[in-house]
Amino acid sequence: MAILKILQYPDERLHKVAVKVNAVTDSTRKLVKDMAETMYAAPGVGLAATQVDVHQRIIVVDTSETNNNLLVFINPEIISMSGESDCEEGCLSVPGIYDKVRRAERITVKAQNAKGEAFTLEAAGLLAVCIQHEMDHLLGKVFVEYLSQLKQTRIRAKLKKRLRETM
Ligand code: K1U
Ligand code: ZN
Repeated sequence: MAILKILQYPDERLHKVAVKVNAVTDSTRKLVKDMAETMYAAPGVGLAATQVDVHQRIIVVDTSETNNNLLVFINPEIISMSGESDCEEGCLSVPGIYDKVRRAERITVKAQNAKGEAFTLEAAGLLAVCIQHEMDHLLGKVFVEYLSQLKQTRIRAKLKKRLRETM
């Protein structure tokens, strides 16, 4: 297994749109394992393939307290959503920035697992928020894009400054 490099906002590659996975192969499973290891090491509760510069529709999520409930979604699609929730979000690609985003409170998502089998999952609360956040990554959208232009400008400047200081 390997820990992958996570792209940092405002990297342009975070805006690429991921493509459908046509066949779940051993190399898909290797990527999923590496993504899970990267997410747990960060630490985070989710990770999209986009964030590790792989532009395929794959996300991993684990919102359990004990880090023992890894969920793998290949080609995820939200088939129903209801309610609204304003939840504080963070992002491993936007370190140190947290803000509230309005999302659906409950969703039903269909996807394939790491064996390529289709499944459907109903999610609420943090799990639902996290799946929506990761699915946005697959569309090239980062959560800060829900914030005001003023906040986005400040966040971009702050992260660029931090990047310069670490070079
Ligand atoms: O997409 C990502 O970068 C992962 C992101 C997922 C997420 C968190 C909160 C709301 C929506 C989506 C993170 O995991 S940020 C880190 C984080 O929230 C966390 C880290 C350690 C323990 C618990 C949470
Ligand atoms: Zn994120």
